[in-house]
Amino acid sequence: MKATAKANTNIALIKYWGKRDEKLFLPMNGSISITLDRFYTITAVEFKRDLQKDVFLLNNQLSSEAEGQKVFRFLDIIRELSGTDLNAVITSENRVPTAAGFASSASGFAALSAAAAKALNLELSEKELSALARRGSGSACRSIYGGYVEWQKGERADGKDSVAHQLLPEDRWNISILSVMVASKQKKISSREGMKRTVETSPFYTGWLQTIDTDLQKAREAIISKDFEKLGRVVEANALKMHATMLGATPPFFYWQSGTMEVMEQVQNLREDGIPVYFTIDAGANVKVLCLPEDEQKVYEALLTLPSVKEVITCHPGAGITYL
Ligand code: 2P0
Repeated sequence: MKATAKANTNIALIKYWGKRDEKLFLPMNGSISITLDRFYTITAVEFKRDLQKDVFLLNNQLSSEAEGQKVFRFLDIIRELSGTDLNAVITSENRVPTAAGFASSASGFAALSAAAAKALNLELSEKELSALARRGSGSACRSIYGGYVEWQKGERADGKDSVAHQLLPEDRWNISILSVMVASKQKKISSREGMKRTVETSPFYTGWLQTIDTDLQKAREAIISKDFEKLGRVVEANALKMHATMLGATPPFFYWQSGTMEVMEQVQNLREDGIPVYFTIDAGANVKVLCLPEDEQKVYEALLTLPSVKEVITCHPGAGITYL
């Protein structure tokens, strides 16, 4: 009873920010992402008789108690679905550099869901798999699919309609996503805690919710018509709006460092020089810069000239779940 799956991580174009149900990981708003080709998790799950408890090995090391508990609690959901009480050995190889500021939880829980469900012969549809992955980490539901993906927030209390679907396959529109690393310090507030505080205390959160459907619609249209500038404009504005909600929280907080601002300014400079290039920022200091493949080299070089930029990794749209 063993299976192995690979999932790529994803970067949100229109952000998931806030939960309406903490336990089921149901979001307040829909989101749109690109699954990337460079950062991934490969996970093998083997359910065994005579195993006293679950074991989780991450990058060849026995996991910490906290990491293990998240994974074992998630496996409980899958065990309940399949009616088994067997324990499992989970072996994960994580190729998501934490310094890159990508949530390894997206690829991590997507790969774990797929491998565990297959090991137990659950035969879930992609939608069911997406709903399952969501219960490990919200953004994981988007990593089931490749390319351009939308996570519908859903309306149901049980979350069955809060799943992702593909808007456009990865091989239908190639754009460049440059991951720009500027962070010199670990972030103090996790995205889970940050979104919760924002929902509960920020007066700007209402403004976020009021405009999200328009942002989603613009992004959807831009992706379907492959209109890069239209996509870039809404992506950049949506990221800034998400960060603005945090400034209104009590107590207020922000993820930016001085290098974050330097990159934002450089992107604006490049745009003034006539290159269509846009940025987005998640719950961290690093910046992701979007441009067309023909401008990739120029943009890469311009970013590397900045004193606070430590590394730039260029990604492109990648595949959804694969089984190994
Ligand atoms: C996103 N982020 O859409 C947003 C944008 C961060 C900023 O999804 O609590 O690790 O596990 O559901 O998915 C990061 O949060 O949070 C995230 P949980 P998750 O990508």
